[in-house]
Amino acid sequence: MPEQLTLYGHKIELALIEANAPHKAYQVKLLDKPEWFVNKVNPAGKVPAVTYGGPDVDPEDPSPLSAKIAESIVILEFLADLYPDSGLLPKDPVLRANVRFFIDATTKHFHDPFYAFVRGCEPYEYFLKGIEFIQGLLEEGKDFAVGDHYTIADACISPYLTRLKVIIETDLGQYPVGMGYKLGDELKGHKFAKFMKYVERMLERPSLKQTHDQESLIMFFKTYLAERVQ
Ligand SMILES: N[C@@H](CCC(=O)N[C@@H](CS)C(=O)NCC(=O)O)C(=O)O
Repeated sequence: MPEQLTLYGHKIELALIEANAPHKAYQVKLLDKPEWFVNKVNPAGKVPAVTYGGPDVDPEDPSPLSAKIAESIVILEFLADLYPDSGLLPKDPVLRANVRFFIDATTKHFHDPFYAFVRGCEPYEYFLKGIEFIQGLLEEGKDFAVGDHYTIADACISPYLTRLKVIIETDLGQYPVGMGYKLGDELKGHKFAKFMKYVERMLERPSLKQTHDQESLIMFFKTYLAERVQ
């Protein structure tokens, strides 16, 4: 029986919800990071992080008796280990490898090129190449990143899909004016239909809707990622 689990930050909370895992979620104010978070939860000061086990305490007073786990991908794997029957990781070794490959590809071909584009360092075509790579991993006629079930591969990429939606709908970012919309137009073409259908399905998941607040994300972009650099 899994023990108390507290998630700091909510980026990967959708994996907990998909696994029906009892948990507390605590939102850390990153601009005014509490000292106790750095001292008692994650010395790197980053979210997400979890405490697991030990007494069921106030999230603002974490117990020295709980395990502290950081790094989103490590936490996703930990959740899959805690809930082996949730389907978060398939049982089949080949599918497990495919999930891990998709997660690795999400970092290299989606996350990194996305921020390179949003920060004005690379043109949108560079990010599109990354999306093409991810699309190549999606199987025709399947609903999920890997196999027939929601896995940590879907949970890993989904928060970035919400960010993609923001830039193609609002053009917010440090790239030249209009390039967010242009990226959106390209993605609406036939070439990216498989990827965009996947995006649509992921954004419609109740777990995502429950944990995602589009308005706050837009506010975040306006505050930190919208000032054009050129
Ligand atoms: N590689 C880490 C990155 C974590 C990360 O950079 N988190 C950001 C928020 S998404 C953060 O905590 N930033 C606050 C800071 O660096 O002070 C992971 O995947 O968990």
